[in-house]
Amino acid sequence: MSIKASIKAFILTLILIPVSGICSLKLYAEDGHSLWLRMIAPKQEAKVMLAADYTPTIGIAIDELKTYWRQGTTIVLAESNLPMSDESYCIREYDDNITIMARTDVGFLYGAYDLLRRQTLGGKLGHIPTEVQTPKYNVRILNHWDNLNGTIERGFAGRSIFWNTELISVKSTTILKEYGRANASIGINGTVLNNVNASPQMLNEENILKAKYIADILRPYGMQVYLAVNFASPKVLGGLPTADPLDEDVQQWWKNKIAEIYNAIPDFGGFLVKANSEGQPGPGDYKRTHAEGANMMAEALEPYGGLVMWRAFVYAANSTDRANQAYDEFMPLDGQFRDNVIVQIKNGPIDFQPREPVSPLFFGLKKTQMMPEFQITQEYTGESVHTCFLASMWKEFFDDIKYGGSNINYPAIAGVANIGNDVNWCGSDMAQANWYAFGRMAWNPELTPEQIAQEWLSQTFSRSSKFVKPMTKLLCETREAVVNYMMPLGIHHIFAGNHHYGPEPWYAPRGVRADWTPPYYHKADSFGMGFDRTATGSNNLAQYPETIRKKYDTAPEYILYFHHVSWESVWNLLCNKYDAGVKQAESFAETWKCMKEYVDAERHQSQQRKFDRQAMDAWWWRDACLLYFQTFSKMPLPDDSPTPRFKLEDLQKYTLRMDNYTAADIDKLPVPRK
Ligand code: GCV
Repeated sequence: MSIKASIKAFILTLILIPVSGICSLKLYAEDGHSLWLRMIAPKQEAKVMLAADYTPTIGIAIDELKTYWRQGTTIVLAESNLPMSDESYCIREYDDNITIMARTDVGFLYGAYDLLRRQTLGGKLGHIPTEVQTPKYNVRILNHWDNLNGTIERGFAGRSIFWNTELISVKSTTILKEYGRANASIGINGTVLNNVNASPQMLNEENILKAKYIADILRPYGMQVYLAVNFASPKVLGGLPTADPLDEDVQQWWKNKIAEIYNAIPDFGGFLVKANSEGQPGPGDYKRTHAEGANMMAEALEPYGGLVMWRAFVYAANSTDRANQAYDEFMPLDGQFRDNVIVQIKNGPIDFQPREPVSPLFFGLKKTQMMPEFQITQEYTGESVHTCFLASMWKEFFDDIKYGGSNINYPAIAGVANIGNDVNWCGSDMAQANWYAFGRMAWNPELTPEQIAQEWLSQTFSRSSKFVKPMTKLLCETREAVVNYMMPLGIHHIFAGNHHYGPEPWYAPRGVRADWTPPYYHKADSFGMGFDRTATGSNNLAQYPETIRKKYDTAPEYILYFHHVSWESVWNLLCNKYDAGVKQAESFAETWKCMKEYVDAERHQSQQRKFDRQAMDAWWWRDACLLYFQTFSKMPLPDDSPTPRFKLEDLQKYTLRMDNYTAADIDKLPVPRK
């Protein structure tokens, strides 16, 4: 089918859904709102006994167990005298009951969700591990890039669930409770309510009260609230002449503001700060270091036990290599940060690309607390259209950290959320898998992507092995497929200008910062392509310790990230990768087609449209990139490489966006070859 015909068919399907959906409905129509918590209540309430002091959190645990425990056994919640951390729990099975032991109420809540998960997964309850279960990271936190006007930066699932006009309403309260419950069920215990590109208005009286309202709802679910703050707040909001961190009035302003916040939210978690990055203000504006800026806030938060999460995502215009910058800026500060500062570092040195090496800071900083920042929202991996199961990417991160001789014992871990007010929360049913995976890996980073995929698929759709087996394989292949059809062999950041969905390796208008254009990264020329980050180039490789440096230097998946390679040696390989990616994306659409009998019609159809679109986009990516790079290589496609569907000049006239396959756009789309 041609691309136009497919799009017309797609729109027709949209119109026909209600009718065909009802006719073929064997399973209940679902809208995805229940996430992985589609538990079925038994006719009779389960028996739950409490041998600990009651709290609202324990109340939630009891309600969940009473409502959904179907095994007939009594559940006992008993205060533990075993050595364990505050959030730990341990489940023991006795003849006539199952006992969850914990030291605090949130431990019981996590134990209850563990038990209910096992029930849904259908594992034999006799196999419940008897060891104490303890989360690997103390702070397991979502970062919401939600603006106070309700929009979400890099959000693909509607508007903010926090910052909306009807915040204090029954509807909002329900959503917030559902949000707290979903997070508690996977062990997430913190949330930053607003964008790191923070408005100073976040800290005005009204917004602090809104944050209090949200914190009060989330508290029983074991979640602490944090805020992203604008470094210039004392100036913009407080009317001071400066925001210099060494100025006493500025320090006092922060102390007063922090006292006001803790007065409203006694268990407030702390601040997240993006400073001197992408135009945000910071201590550098006053010739002060990141450490001086972070420590000033940390000192004011310290009496309350609050944290400062200070981001290391910094890069300046006109750099020769953006990948070098965070390391160059933060390494001289190692050892200078206060104890309650954690430097929050994106997994890779560039920016959440489909594949990047690990940021060298994770190996370099020795006397500074660090935390990884993952991106759950798929800014660079197909937004809420393409399925890209990110557990595979995060596993690669943990593996490389260990391979490079470092350990993964961080005090905290953050994920940039993909949540909005869309009925299915994430804009796509499949994208929910990444929220789930983040929580599960933040609790236990040793879980494999396969385990997580199996768990998530069984709970979200069907436990049938005829569904779970092929779909686990599919999910675990998606990340590599996305890398293949978008940016194989270490290519990075060749997205269209102004957004990060479609390909525009040619995008380089005059006046745009070089490091915001793809040619800065791919460096295609008549000799070859790739960024030379060896000693003959930017020497970024030298920022890595020897073991991982050796791996990155020679790994095929990073060849064009670290080397400028001749066309003779890379061209056929490049074509093979793009071709493989297209085939993989097409196979996802085919596999999903066969899953009809295991998924309700509503979710099956909406996901089918997304997989079909992903396959079409994969062709678009592959043709755009290969035809463009061919203008440099002047080499033919290999014999077994399919004929491109599009012409380069047509693709160059059109920007591929997530939302532009609408009826109004169809006639403007490039015409594919037959
Ligand atoms: C919140 C990238 C994104 C920005 C984001 C920034 C960051 O540049 O495109 O939208 O800003 O990262 O992480 O601060």
